[in-house]
Order: sequence, then C-alpha cells, then structure tokens
Amino acid sequence: MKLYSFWRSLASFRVRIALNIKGVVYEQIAVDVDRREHRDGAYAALNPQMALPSLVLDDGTVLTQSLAILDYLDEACPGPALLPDEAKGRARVRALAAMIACDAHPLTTPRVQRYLAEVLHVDEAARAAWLKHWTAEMLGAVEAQLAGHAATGRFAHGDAPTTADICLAGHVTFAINQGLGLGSMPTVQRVFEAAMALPAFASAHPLAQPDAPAAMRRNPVVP
Ligand SMILES: N[C@@H](CCC(=O)N[C@@H](CS)C(=O)NCC(=O)O)C(=O)O
Repeated sequence: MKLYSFWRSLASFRVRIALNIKGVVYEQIAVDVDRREHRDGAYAALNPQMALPSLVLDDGTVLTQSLAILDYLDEACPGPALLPDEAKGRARVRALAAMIACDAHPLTTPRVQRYLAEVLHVDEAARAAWLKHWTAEMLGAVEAQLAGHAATGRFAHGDAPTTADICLAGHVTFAINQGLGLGSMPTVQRVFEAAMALPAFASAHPLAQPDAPAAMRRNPVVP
C-alpha cells in the first residue's frame, strides 16, 4: 500500500496510527501542503478533493477520507479491532470520532485558514484565536462525554484503543501545539497519554515522520 500524506496532517496521522495498529507495511509518499503540492495536477488526479491522506491499495484502488480508510482497514485487515464489537459501543466510538474529525477538524484545515486570511483578511492573531476556540470547544465536549461515563476505560471506550482514540490523539497533539492547556480536561489528557504511550501511536506522530522538518524531527516522540 502507498499512503500519500503530510507530516502535520491530522487526517494522515489518523491513518498512520490505524496502519500501525493493524501491522500493515506501507510506503509513505510525502505531499507538501505548505508548498501546495496537494493542489498540483498529479495529486489532484489521484484525489480530486485535493486533501490528504489518500491510501492506494496494491490493486490500484484509491481510498480517501480518513474515517472511511479506518473503516476499510478494520474490515479488510487482520489485527486488533478499531471498533467495539457491540452496536451501542460502535455508535459511541463513531460519535466521538465524528465530533473530532467531522465537526472540529475542518475548521482548522489549511484551506479554511487560507480563506480566512486571503479572502476575508482575518489577521494572524484572530486566526490563532479561531483555532484555539474551536479546538477547546470540541475537546471540552469530548471531556464531558468521557468523564464519568461507564464505558470510558483506560481508553476512550474500554481498555483497548479504538477509532475514537485515534482521532483524539491527533487533535490533542494539535491543541498542545496551539498552546492550549489540558488542565480542565483530565480525562482527555489521561486517555491521550495512554494512547501516545503505545508504539503504534507514537511512531505515527507528526514529528516522527520523514517529511517533518529536520530541525523538529524526533523519534520516538514523547509528547
Ligand atoms: N475529512 C478529511 C480531511 C482531509 C483534509 O482536510 N486534510 C487536510 C490535511 S489534515 C488537507 O489535506 N488539507 C489541504 C487543504 O486544506 O488545502 C479526512 O478525514 O481525510
């Protein structure tokens, strides 16, 4: 398999974690979003949405959208399950994942940032406030869902990592980079630390990727 990804991309982070959990060997092909390579003809031909990641299977099938790719890997690959085996648990995990990947993440993507900056002329300080606001709001809501819930265990749902932890890992990493403290979110912080202690998560961290800037790169990453 070939994973087209970008070191800082949260959606790529999600897929790298899932590939690692499933023990899938893959080739990583860097597409530099800062240099707008994802909008070049070659990548746009692969993924017309011009977003990362894309996973190209050995038979040439192109999969896009990280949550769809996670579902594919869970259904097609052996290894630890990414979803619980009962329907109510799956619904809870999918809801947590959707809060992060579908509601909060789109507000922080480069295309949205560029539109705010270049079309609406929102200055850098206001854009930083935007990122912090939407990230903190979502993580606060996740904390409310996790804290005290009977199904929350060592991880977001039970004692094994699921798609919810995969989504949470990326967004908490992003929150930390935005300078957001986790003090008001003790359950989120605990679950994040449990997830990042796993090699499958740590080796998928943005700063552990070969296309991360050399001055920032480190492996293993201890957040
Ligand atoms: N919902 C998509 C999000 C894809 C996405 O927006 N990826 C970002 C990187 S995390 C991207 O490629 N952005 C390019 C842009 O915003 O121009 C997924 O989960 O795969």
